[in-house]
Amino acid sequence: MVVETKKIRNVVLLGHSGSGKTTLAETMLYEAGALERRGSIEDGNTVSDYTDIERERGNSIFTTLMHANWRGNKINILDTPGADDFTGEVVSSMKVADTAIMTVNAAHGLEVGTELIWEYIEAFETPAVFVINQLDHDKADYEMTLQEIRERFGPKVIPVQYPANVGIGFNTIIDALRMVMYVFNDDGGKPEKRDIPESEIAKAQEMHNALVEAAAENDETLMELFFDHGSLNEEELAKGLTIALAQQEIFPVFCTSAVRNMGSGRLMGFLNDICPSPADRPEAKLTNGETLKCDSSFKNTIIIYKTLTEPRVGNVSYFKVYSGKLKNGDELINAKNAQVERFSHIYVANGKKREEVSHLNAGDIGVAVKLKDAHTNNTLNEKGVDRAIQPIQFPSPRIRMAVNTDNKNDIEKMAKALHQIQEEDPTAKVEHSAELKQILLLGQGQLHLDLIKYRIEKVYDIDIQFESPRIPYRETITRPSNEVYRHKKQSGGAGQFGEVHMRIEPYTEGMPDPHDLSVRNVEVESLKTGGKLVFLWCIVGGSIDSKFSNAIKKGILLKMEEGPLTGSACQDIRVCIYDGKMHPVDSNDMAFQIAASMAFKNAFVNAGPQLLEPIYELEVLCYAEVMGDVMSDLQSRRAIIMGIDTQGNYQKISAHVPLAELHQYSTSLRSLTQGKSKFEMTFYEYQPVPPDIQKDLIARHRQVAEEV
Ligand SMILES: Nc1nc2c(ncn2[C@@H]2O[C@H](COP(=O)(O)OP(=O)(O)O)[C@@H](O)[C@H]2O)c(=O)[nH]1
Ligand SMILES: [Mg+2]
Repeated sequence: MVVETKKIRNVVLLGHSGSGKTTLAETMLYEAGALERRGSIEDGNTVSDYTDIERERGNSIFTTLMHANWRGNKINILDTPGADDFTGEVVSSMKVADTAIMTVNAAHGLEVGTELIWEYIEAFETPAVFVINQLDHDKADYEMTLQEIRERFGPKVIPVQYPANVGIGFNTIIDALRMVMYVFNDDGGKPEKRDIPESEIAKAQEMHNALVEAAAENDETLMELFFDHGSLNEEELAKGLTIALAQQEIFPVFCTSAVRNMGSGRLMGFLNDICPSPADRPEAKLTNGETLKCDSSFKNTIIIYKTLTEPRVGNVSYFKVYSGKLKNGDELINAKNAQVERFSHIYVANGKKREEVSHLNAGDIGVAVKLKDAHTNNTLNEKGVDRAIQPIQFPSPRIRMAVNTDNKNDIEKMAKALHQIQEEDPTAKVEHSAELKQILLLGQGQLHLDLIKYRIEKVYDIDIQFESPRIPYRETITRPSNEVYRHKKQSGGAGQFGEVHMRIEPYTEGMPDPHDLSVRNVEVESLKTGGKLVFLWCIVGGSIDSKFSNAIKKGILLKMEEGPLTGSACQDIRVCIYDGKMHPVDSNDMAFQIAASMAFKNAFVNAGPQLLEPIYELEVLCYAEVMGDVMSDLQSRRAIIMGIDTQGNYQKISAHVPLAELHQYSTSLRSLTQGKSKFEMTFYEYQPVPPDIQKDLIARHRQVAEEV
């Protein structure tokens, strides 16, 4: 269906995994007549969880786009996955949604998944309503759940309804906005409207007054009306609530049983009557600082918020029309790469089912297939328009694993598959590390990586394994050392001869030239693994011809790539070549390269060699109640705590931690804190490895080297 902008509602379902988002979406579609029969999670036949993997797991992994017609309005429903590993799906949906529904499971109370999403509600300034779901559950506790929501999110959380009975027999909702009681029969659906019984009137009236006050508070005219009449009529109330909702001055609470289809119709009525259309939201921000009005009469601008590849179809692009009217056959230009894309077919979607439409108005969400070179976050414009919508900020990776396959022939195929996944999923990254000789997969958490593995195995038919990523250690020295090395080979054919006298020293920026040598030439090599080699040519009297200096430097650089301790890259060393010997016939580049390499190696082990390890700056955000556990865990990881702060609902711990101690940190932190935490890590600097650990690492390297 196609409707004008004012009649569009873009709604995103958010909340802890298992609270009932997918079931609620199914029920909403059914109530709106978009479905003939409701599917269930248990039967694996919901509209939203339609992929094999979601059915198999009984859990949402991807955001699904659906839509329903409600009294001539079009409600686009985005059903997101709840698990923290799929925050990327949540962020992209929030970008295009105009109202958020936060589902809370009445049997569990407020859960951390719902809490964590709150910061996105704040960041996107999305109007939000709460739905207390599963009121039919035998463990449902409405009062406790409401209290927990209000404790966490404050007094702007105001109930619109409350259940008259909860648990197995749940069938009655008292609506304080309309001042009516809804009684459902066993199948749910359309309830019978009754007067609120005498015993509940006082409670309902009190709630009603709270809603009226909240509605009047943010608008002067309404405020005056309220003072004059002591109340607001239905129309004024609706207007006030719309304003309050838009300014996040009210977060209304609804009651449902998604499974029994109770309460979803009223919720949709509210979305319809009170919640904003895309045109009622603040104008979209563009990258150049300007804003863009959501208006169908403007020129076309759309943003792609999600892409995926479907078997047999190829590229599928989900987009929102930010302004203009996108018509079948339109050509738009990608602001990122200037690619012209033709929209030969435009679809609206209900899960995997797509239906072709002639056009979509500003504010609507749709699907296009087979675009040539369009990716998530790309803005596409009508010819002559040069706009770029502010991109979606995806979370950066929190976990990394090396990936490998037993079958050597599959390596290239695997790399291709990983590349494809990176294209579709902006929260996954693939790095080919020449240094570590590993392919690294970075993602949001173990579950995220496991699902990528599953997809590679199922879709691309390649068996892959995860391995621990190697740690990029570095090697350096702590004191000077001298070495004389002669390389000599004089058996058969042409001989080889080269002798090098070398001094090596720890290099620091700005250190003075050696006072006892006369420096003829200085070369500074910046190493691609970080740090420097400073190469001083101090030969007097021609004991080595300067034509061999390059070969000597090369011998040193080669050794520095795979250092003498553990085969890690060396850094920050000054080498002085101060004497040597040549042979008139047998000296050549190769001989001097080998001599230099050996001299360097021997000098290195006598120069107080030191392993360095990467230290990361770690920022953990956690709830106060789990802070003690997080701290003691960090201490066991050789962390140095740099500070503790309060940030919103969180305690923020900043620490410096060796990367070697952060393996699987995401998984263990999650289980340690029951998910009430999150973290970010960025590279800080290299620091010396403690002596006992250095000893172990060297011993382990020897052992591996001998085995090979
Ligand atoms: N008793 C009861 N169970 C529900 C209700 N809504 C959902 N469920 C069940 O809760 C589980 C999780 O539901 P689902 O819709 O997948 O939650 P989501 O992870 O938030 O999408 C499933 O087993 C549903 O059948 C409800 O209102 N009452
Ligand atoms: Mg779900």
